Amino acid sequence: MEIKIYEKVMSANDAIASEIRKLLSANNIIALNVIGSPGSGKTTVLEAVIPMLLKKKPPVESAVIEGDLATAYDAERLGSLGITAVQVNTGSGCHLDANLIYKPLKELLLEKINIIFIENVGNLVCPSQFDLGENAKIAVLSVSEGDDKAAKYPLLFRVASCVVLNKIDLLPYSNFNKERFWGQVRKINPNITCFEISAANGEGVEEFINWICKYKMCNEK
Ligand SMILES: Nc1nc2c(ncn2[C@@H]2O[C@H](COP(=O)(O)OP(=O)(O)O)[C@@H](O)[C@H]2O)c(=O)[nH]1
Ligand SMILES: [Mg+2]
Repeated sequence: MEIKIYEKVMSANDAIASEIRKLLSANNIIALNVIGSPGSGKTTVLEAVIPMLLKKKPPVESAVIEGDLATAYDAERLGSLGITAVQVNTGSGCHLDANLIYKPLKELLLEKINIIFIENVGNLVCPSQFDLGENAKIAVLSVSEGDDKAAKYPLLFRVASCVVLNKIDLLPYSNFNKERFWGQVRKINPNITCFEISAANGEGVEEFINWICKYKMCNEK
C-alpha cells in the first residue's frame, strides 16, 4: 500500500519534470542540478563558476534557483553577482521536487538565460531521487567530509553525470585518501566525469567550466 502511494507521488513529480524539460528545451536552456551535503561548498562553487561563464565569448548567462529549508542567504550571495537568483524555502522538506521549482522557473526571463543552476537542499540522499527536468545532476563533495561518502551514499553517484571534489586546498590538512574516494566513485559509476577543485582559490575551476560549456553545446537544440 505504501509503495503505491510512493509511486503516485513520483509519477506526479515526473509529469511536472517533463513539462519543465519541454520549457527548458523550447528556450534552449540547460539546467544543472547541484547536489551535496550542507557545507560541501555548492554555493561557493557557483560563486566561482558563474562570473567565469559570463567572461566567455559570447557570455554564458546564468540564473539560479536556490533550495534551502529557511533563509535567503544563498540567493542573496549569488544575486550579488548580478544574476537572477530565486530562493525556494522548503520549510521542513529535505529536497526540491519538480513542483517546487516549476513556478519560479516560469517567472524567470528565460529568453535571456543559457544555464539554470539549481542548488538543491543540502543533503546527500533525498535530492538524488527527484527528477527536476534537469539535464544533469552534479554531485559536490568536499575533502572535509571524508573519503568514504561515495560508498556510503551511492545513489547520488549513480545518478550524477559529474562529481566535483571541492576543498582540494584542504588536502594537506586532512587524511582524505583521493585514490580510495575516486576508486569507490568509479566502482559505482564507471562513466562519471570527475573534477578536483578548490572553489576558494580557483584551482581546477577552469576544467569544470570547460565541461559545463561542452555539456551545454552538446545538449543545445
Ligand atoms: N577551504 C575551502 N573552503 C571552502 C571551499 N568551498 C567552500 N568553502 C567554505 O565552506 C563553507 C560552506 O560553503 P557553502 O558554499 O556555503 O556550502 P553549501 O552549504 O554547500 O552551499 C564556507 O565557509 C565556504 O567558505 C574551498 O574550496 N576550500
Ligand atoms: Mg549553499
